[in-house]
Amino acid sequence: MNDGGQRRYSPLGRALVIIPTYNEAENIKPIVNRVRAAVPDVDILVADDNSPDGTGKIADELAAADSQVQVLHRQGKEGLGAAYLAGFRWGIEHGYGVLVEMDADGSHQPEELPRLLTALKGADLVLGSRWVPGGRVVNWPKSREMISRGGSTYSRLLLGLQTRDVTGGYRAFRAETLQGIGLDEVASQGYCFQVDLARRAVDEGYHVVEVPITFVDREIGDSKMSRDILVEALWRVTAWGITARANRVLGRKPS
Ligand SMILES: Nc1nc2c(ncn2[C@@H]2O[C@H](COP(=O)(O)OP(=O)(O)OP(=O)(O)O)[C@@H](O)[C@H]2O)c(=O)[nH]1
Ligand SMILES: [Mg+2]
Repeated sequence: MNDGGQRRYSPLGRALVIIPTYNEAENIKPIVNRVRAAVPDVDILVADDNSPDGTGKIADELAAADSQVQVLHRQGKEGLGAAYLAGFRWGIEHGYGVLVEMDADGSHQPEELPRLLTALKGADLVLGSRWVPGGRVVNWPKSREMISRGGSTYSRLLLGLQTRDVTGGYRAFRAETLQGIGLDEVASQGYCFQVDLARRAVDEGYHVVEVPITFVDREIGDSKMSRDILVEALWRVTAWGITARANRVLGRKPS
C-alpha cells in the first residue's frame, strides 16, 4: 500500500495481458500479433464470451500456435467487467504478478505497454490516460469524447478522485493490488467497472499513477457501448458518491 512514497516495490513478476472479446473476429489476430511483437516476454489471455462471430475459435488457433497465448472461454455475454474478473482470477491463480487490461479493437496500442510496465515498477496501479498532458484521442467523434470526458469529470467530482482518466480501460495492476481491493465485491459490468476498480484502489490507499496514452478509435467491428451501459455507469457512480459522502459524515470507513 502507499505510504507517502516511501514504499519499496517488489520486482514485477510475469505479466499477463487480458483481452476481453465479444465479436472481434477481425481484430483479435492483429492485436495478439502486435502485443507479441511489442512485448515478447508478456503472455496473453483472451477472455471470450462465446462470440457468435467465431472470435473464440480464431483465438484457439492463435493459442495452438503460440504457448504464450491462452483462451478463457466463457458461456455467454456477461459484460466487460465479468470477463475481466474471470481473467484476473485466472491470472492470479497461474502466478502472474502483473495483470494488464487491453481492448481488442486497437484503441489501446500494445507499443505503449512498455511505458505502463515501467511506471508500474514504482506504483500499485498504472492507468493509461487520455486526459493528462501528452495523452490524446485519435479519430474519436466529438460526441464520444464528450461522453468520456464528462463521465471522468462526473466520477472524479462525485468520488473525490485526483486521477484524470477514471473510465479508461488500458491499465496495469500488480496482482497484490487486485487482491487488496476486494474483487469478490465488484458487481459493475460495463464501463463503470473501470471507475469501480480505480476508486477501490484509491480508497485502499494504493499508489495510482497515470501515464499518457494515445487512444485510437476502433476502425473495424462494432462498438459494444450501449444505453444500458451508460445508465448503469450513471446510477452506480452516483450511488457510490452518495454512500462515500454519507460514510464521511457518519465517520465510517469507505465500503
Ligand atoms: N468478453 C467480453 N468482452 C466484451 C464485452 N463487451 C465488450 N467487450 C470487449 O471489451 C473491449 C471494449 O469494448 P468496445 O466495444 O471496444 O468498447 P469501447 O472501446 O468503449 O467502444 P468502441 O471502441 O467505440 O467500439 C473490446 O475488446 C470488446 O470486445 C462482453 O460482454 N464480454
Ligand atoms: Mg473500443
